[in-house]
Amino acid sequence: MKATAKAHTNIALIKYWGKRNESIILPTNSSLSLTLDGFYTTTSVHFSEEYTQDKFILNERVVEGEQHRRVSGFLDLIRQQAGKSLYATVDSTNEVPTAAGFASSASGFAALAAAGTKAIGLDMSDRELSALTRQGSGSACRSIYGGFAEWEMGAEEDGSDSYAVPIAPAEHWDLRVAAVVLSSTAKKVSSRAGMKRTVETSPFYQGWLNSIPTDMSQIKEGIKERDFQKVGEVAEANCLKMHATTLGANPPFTYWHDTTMTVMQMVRDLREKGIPAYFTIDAGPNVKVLYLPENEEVIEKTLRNIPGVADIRLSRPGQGVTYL
Ligand code: 2P0
Repeated sequence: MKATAKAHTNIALIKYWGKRNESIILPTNSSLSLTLDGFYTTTSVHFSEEYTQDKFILNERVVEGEQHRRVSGFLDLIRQQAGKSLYATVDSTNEVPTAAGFASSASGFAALAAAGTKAIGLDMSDRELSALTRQGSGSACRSIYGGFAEWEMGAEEDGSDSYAVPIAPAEHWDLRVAAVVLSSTAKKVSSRAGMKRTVETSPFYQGWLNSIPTDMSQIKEGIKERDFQKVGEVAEANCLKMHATTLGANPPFTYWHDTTMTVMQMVRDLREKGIPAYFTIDAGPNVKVLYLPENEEVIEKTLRNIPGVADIRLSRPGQGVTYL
């Protein structure tokens, strides 16, 4: 009863920002992402009658506390679906530097769901696996697939129609992402708390929701046509709208640092010089820059030279979940 799976993280081009159900994680809007090859988690799950509790090992260290509770709670969902009550040892290796501003929860829960269901003997479709993964961490449900994936918000109360679906595989389009790692990255509001506060208090939140259907159909067209300008413009505007909602929250907050804005301006400057590039930002200060392979050198060099930038990590489109 042992299995190992690998999953990559993803970057949202249309952001998931808000829940309508916090316990089974149902979103208030659909979202769309690109899975990235550069950052991934490999997880082994072993269920055994000999275990007397769940054990969670991350990067060779035993983890206790809140992180252990989240993993164990997710194993409960797997046990429930399988009708079995065995404890497990979960052994994870994260190739997602926390400092790069990628939530390791996306690749982490996708790998855990894939390995856990396989180990316990459940045979799941991609949609079923995505819906299960969603309950560990929302953004993780998109990491089941490689390339571009859409998390359809669904309408059912039980979450049975809230899962990700593939939009285009990694091979469809070599769209690249540079993760700009800032020297100072202290994050005061977690994404979970930030989206909750925004949904409950920001007068801009309804405007955000109203803008999603158009953004979603535009970006899907752009992906289909491999239209970089279209995809970049929609993704950048969608990111700015998400961040605008936080300024309207009570109390107000922002994830941006001064260097965040410097990088954003540098990307606009690149465009003015005729080098196509667009940015997107998640619930943190780091910026991700979208670009095409032919501009990799100039993009990397320009970003590296910005004061306050600690590192640049380049990624290509990545594959979905694989079993090792
Ligand atoms: C996203 N983010 O679509 C958005 C954009 C942050 C900004 O998904 O509470 O860790 O576990 O469902 O998925 C971060 O939130 O939140 C996130 P939970 P998650 O990628």
